[in-house]
Amino acid sequence: MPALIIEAEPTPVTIDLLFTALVVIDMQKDFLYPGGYGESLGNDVSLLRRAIQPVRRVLQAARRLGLLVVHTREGHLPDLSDCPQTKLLRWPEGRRIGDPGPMGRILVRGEPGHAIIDELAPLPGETVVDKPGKCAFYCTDLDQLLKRRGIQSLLFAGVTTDVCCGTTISGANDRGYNGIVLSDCMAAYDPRRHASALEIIKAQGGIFGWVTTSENLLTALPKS
Ligand code: C5J
Repeated sequence: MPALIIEAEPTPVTIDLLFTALVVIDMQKDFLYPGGYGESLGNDVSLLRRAIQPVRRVLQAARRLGLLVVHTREGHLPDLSDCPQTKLLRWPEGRRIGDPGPMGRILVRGEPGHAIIDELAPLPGETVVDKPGKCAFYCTDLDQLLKRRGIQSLLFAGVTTDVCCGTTISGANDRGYNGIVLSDCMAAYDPRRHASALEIIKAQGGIFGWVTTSENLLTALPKS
């Protein structure tokens, strides 16, 4: 497959599809459905839904072209031994990680709320990285997994733009990957924070990476 040029900010970006992966960050019921972690923090979870259809389209294209697809999930062990006290004690009892909710224990691995949303469920055999933190490189084997396959460029989608996406894009930059953010495939609980996070990524000549849209990506991809 030849190299592709994608329209992006602050400059067009060239990728080689053989060495490119799609990383879909934390599209979990706990963040997108009512009754989960996102709502327990006082957020309007409906604000994240705008990303679902664009991510679906990009996932379909990535699967058709045989790209490596990585889904991440934020969550903790049932005994919460991997959850720092600072994260655990931040909210009042009853709304904390590990507390019971309508989708099981909040942000705990294996509970219904921890799963990827039905609309974007991973296909059998797709890589799912479970992470205890915000950055997908923290306490996971994501870097080794990507380096083993020679991956150089990462297409980023998911939630939330200013939290887990932002930290993961920064982590990818430190580890030598070209990070390309699909802005309409990402969302935050506040549209201003979404816009600010994107601004930071592409500022200073693309200090953390590039920002583009699913449409620009799909236009650049081979059609068959
Ligand atoms: C948060 C995330 N918001 N996936 N996680 O804590 O952005």
